Amino acid sequence: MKTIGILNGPNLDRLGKREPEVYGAESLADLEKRLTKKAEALGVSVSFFQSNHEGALIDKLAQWADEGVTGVVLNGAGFTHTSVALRDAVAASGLPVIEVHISHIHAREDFRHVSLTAPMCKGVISGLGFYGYEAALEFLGQ
Ligand code: CA2
Repeated sequence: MKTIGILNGPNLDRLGKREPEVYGAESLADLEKRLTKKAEALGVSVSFFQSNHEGALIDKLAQWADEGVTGVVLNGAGFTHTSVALRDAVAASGLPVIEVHISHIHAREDFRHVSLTAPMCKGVISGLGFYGYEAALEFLGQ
């Protein structure tokens, strides 16, 4: 069975608690519930990881690559715009990674328009809310 990793970066553990106008009212647990359901429908397995620490995200990508996961859905959150190390980890994983953002980063502040990780990813989905994760999961699961 294919296994898809869902990797969420800093502060996404706060989903549903603040800024619902930007990120919606649902929590990270709600997102994971939704993706578990979607994975069942697709006949794939999902593995979830969220961290507020850059190194932990990098370690998880390498671990998943070594374990032979099929692909990764990555919301690097703030690290998207700053982290050469996360970009290098995506490249080093050799995995198909789909970058997802809940909000439409190109319609927000200028500093969010640049993604250091996106060029290492197979594709990017931004601005579609939680649905973006489902679409990425469906793509990787096919
Ligand atoms: O839109 C996205 O998914 C982002 O990756 C979210 C990041 C932001 O830095 C990116 O530019 C776009 C922020 C995640 C923080 O999430 C919060 C959730 C609830 C309350 C406050 C922040």
